[in-house]
Formats: sequence, structure tokens, C-alpha cells
Amino acid sequence: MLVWSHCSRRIIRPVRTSEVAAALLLRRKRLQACESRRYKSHATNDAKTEQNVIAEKEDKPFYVTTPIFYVNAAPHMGHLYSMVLADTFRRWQQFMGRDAFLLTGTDEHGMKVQQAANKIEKPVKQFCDETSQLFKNLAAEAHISNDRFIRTTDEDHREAVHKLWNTLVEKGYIYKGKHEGWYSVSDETFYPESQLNRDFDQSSGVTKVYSNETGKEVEWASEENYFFALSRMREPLLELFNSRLEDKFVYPYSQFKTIIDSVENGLSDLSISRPSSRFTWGIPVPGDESQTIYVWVDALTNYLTSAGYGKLTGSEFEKSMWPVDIHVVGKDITRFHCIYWPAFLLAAELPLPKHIVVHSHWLMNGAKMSKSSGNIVDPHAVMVIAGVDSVRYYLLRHNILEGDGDFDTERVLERRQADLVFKYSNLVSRTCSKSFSIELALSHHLKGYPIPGTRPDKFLAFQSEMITEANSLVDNVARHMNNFNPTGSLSEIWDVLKKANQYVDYATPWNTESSNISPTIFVMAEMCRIISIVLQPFVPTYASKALDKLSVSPERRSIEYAKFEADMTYGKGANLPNRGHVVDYRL
Ligand code: ME8
Repeated sequence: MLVWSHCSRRIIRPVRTSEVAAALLLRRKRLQACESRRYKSHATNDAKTEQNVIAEKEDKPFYVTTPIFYVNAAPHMGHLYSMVLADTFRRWQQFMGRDAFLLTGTDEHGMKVQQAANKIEKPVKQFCDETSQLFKNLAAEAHISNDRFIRTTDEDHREAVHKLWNTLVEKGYIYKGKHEGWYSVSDETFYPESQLNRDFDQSSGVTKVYSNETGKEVEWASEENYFFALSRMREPLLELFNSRLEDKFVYPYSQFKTIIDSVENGLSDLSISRPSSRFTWGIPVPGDESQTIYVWVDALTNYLTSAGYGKLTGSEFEKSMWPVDIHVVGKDITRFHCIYWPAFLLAAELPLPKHIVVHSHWLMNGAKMSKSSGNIVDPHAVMVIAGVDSVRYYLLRHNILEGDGDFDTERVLERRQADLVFKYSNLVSRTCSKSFSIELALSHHLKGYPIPGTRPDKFLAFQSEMITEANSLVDNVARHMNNFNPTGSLSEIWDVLKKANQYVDYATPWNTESSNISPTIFVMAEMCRIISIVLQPFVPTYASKALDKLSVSPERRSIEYAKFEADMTYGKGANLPNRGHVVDYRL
């Protein structure tokens, strides 16, 4: 039997159902192989068993994005998490010598925002301006290195949305039709009957209908809409997934698998506009003011806007920073990013993002932290108590890519004390003690004082193993970062940090005759310097304070200096008293 299939260039060709079954089987096998590799590397916490999926240097900036957040309420710790993760990817790429661009911002159109503004009787634009500013302030306070903070009310965004819409019309993917269904204003999406449950309220005699997935109430909507021919994209999407299984188009695999299953089960056409009579707070359909563009088409296009899509000609756009290298998203919005978004791009014949990294959710008391339920941790309050970098460290140290995690402010403080104060800050403080002189240790080293000094063989073996590990630190951390794993990177760094502290405990330089101290102080200073250089993308403030304390010049903090003896010019004044702590003592 023959069925019709669309390939990515939309040439229609007949395929046999036996071919489809064989392709399905092959995809399943490859997915299983990818999963088993993942478990192996997870079990050993060793990125060496995984391939590098991030492309080596390319002739365009490395482009990272966060979701753009709804302005219906103030930001919480979940939003900060997506920002910190994306920021770390951006900073890492820049550290590795590549230009990088980070985009974050706010999603301001749609019924949800319109209703939130109406509820407190504020003009919608003013409401958006005020709440958007809260997200902008959060990014600044947490030292997020975003290159642009986009708002969907920005003028160049409207141009980009219109251009994408017109392209999809030209290519024959948009048509007008009647739409009836259950719509959730809170989730800004329609749900099929199979994903709903009903609750009869005895007192009012009213039956309310809710989404199974999010628990949000839905209402019946019946209207004229424009549709996107999503059902035609099933085969092109499956082809895409098939060709990008190994290189982690969607990561982690558990999320990728759910997406593939969902597309295999079939796709219905998607309603992509709403009558302006029902809501006006959005971008009108070009040439038909009676319809407003669906908020998700509007929102997803923000990633194109910032690459200049609305303004640049086709050939100029080809030379832009497009496509996105990493989209960081929460698991609540995978359908939009992993199915709708690639479908729009395939239909518009635009290059696809390289990776979509999906993280799970921060919970509070076992339930998802969420603006609409009010079950939230205020990031500003925790940063004031614990310090910005202690919060960044806690968020990155806990891998919630695979499973949800309970956010606990007490734990932020515990980790700060155990890892940042006792291990990191302590090593730097001891090395910068006024009893030693890094400057002198470096000059002795340059004059040929031997690194080993007069120590037992066991100590020397430990020292040389530690130096080898410090010299491999960048490569080991890079392997984790190239597999979207900042948690693994931090474990790698803390392993070396632990060794450095053991080294100091063992060497007890404060008990050694002053003529013998220099080789040990030199090794300690080098450990502090290398570790601090590599820590910059993760805890930028603490790392730069440590490098300042060691008097490392700002020009010598890049990747090529993260090796033993790569910089012999630092240390001046490093051992003067009162030069401050790496981690603020603010409790
Ligand atoms: O969905 N834990 O905006 P949104 C971790 N505007 N991350 C969380 C979280 C939690 N408890 N809660 C939220 C939207 N997030 C759309 C996006 S993109 C083109 C449009 C993070 O304000 C996470 O990244 O509801 C999640 O996907 C996002 O905030 C949802 O933010």
C-alpha cells in the first residue's frame, strides 16, 4: 500500500507503509541507543562517554535564548533558573573564544495579559511596561549577560511577525476556517477532549472543565480563525527528528522521546488567530484587522526578530547570527518549541535551531512554582540573603534537566557555606594569607626553585596528579558544557578544588621553614588562579573577586591562561591584609 509523504523540501513522493514501519523501527532503535549512552554517562557522571554535540567555532555568534516570559505577574525563581542556565551557556562560549549573543525578554500580548491588566483596571500597555521592567531588573540583578531584552511590543518584532506570517501564506500553509474547541486562557492554548476532565459544582449547578495536563480551566470557543497546516508537517518533522537524534536536537532524550511519540500519533492543523472582537491585545493579521495573531506565533517569532529577520533581506539574513544554537525552555512549553516552532520554520524554509534544551521545574512544597498559583520563591529576596552568585551556584549545581527539584532557601545557604565559603573562598584566603607572598613565590619559581621542594614521594605524586588535573580542567569542563551539563562541570571543578584543599592541609606551609615555602605557595596560587579562571562563566562575581585578590590582570583571565605557569605576572600585593573575601559574609 502507498501513502503520501512530504519531505522537508515539500516534494510529495509516495512511500510504502512497510517503509514507514521500517523507518519507525529504526528510529526507535536509535533512540534506545542514545538513551542507553545517556544512562551510561549519567551513571559515571562522565561526559567522556558522550560525543561533543556543540559545533566547533563557526562564522557566526553563538546564539542562546531563554523563553520570553508572560508579564501577567512578577518573576519567580523558575524564571531566574532559565536565565541563569542560558547565561552560563553564553558566558562559556565567550570564554571559549566565540562571540555569543543571549536573548531574553517578555511576552506581552494575549488574552492572559489583557485579563490580568483588566483585573486591576490598568491600561494594558502601562501594565506591560511595569511588569516587563521587573523581569529586566531581575536579569540585571542576577548579572545575566543578555545582549538584548526583547519585548513583543517592540516595533521591529511586529515587522518580523508580519514577515513570517506573509511567508507562510505565500508558501500555502495558512488558510481560513471555523474553529470550535476548549480554550484555556491561562495556558493560551486549545485542548482536545481527551485531555480534559469535568467537575460538577453542587452549589452552583455548574460543570467546570479543566485541562488534565495543567489543571487550568478551559472555556468553549467557537469562531472563524486562520489555520496553519500543521498536519502536513508530520513527516517532515519526523524526518528532522530522525536525522537529529544523535546530535540532541531536543535534550534530554526523555523529552525528545515524548515529542517524537506525540508527532507519530498525528498532528491536527493549528488555529493561529483569534477574532479581534474577542481580543485586541496582539498583532493584527496583515491585511485582515478583524483577526489578531495567536500569541504563540507572535511569541516564538521573537527569536527571529532579534536576528534581524524583519529588517534584513534574504541574503543579509543568511549572514546573520541565525539559527539559534541553544533554546533553553521549561518542560511546560516543549510542544510549542519542539513541534510548532520547527514546523513554522520548515514551512517558511528557514534554518532550524541546533538544540532545544528542556529543563524540569522547581517545586515549592512539592508543587510547581507558578505565577498563577502564587506558589513562588521570590528570587530577589533569596539573592539579598545569600548573594547573587550563591543562588547561581545552587541553581546550576542541581541538575533539574531530568527531574523536578524542590527549591529550598535553607539548602542555598548550606551549599554556600559548604562549597563556596569552606572550599573555594577558604583556599583563596589561605593562599593570600599575610604570612606568605605569592609575588615572591612566583619570582622564586622564575629563578628556577624546583616545584617539588623537599617533600616525600607520596606528596610529590599527589601534587603532580593535581597539577595534571588542573591542566585538564578546561577540557573536562568543556565536555560537560558541550553536553548541556553545568552541574557536571561544577562537580569537575569541585573535585579539583577538593584536591587543592587536601594539598594545603597536607603541605601545612604555615609550619614549614620560610626558605622552603615558595614552591608550595606557588602551587597553591596556581590552583586558585586556574580554578578561578574556569569558574568565571558560572559564578562571575566570586571568580572575579578571587582573581582581583590574586592581582591577576584582567587581560590574563581568558582560557589560554587556565594552565600551570601560563601567567607569571600576578600576585603583586595579593598578600596584603584586608583585601576582602571572595564570598561576602552577609549572614
Ligand atoms: O510560557 N521551574 O511564559 P511563562 C523552572 N510566554 N522553570 C520555570 C518554572 C518553574 N517552576 N516556572 C516557569 C511562557 N519557568 C511563554 C513563553 S517563549 C516563545 C514564550 C520558566 O511566563 C520555564 O522556562 O509562563 C518555563 O518554560 C517558562 O518560565 C514559562 O514562562
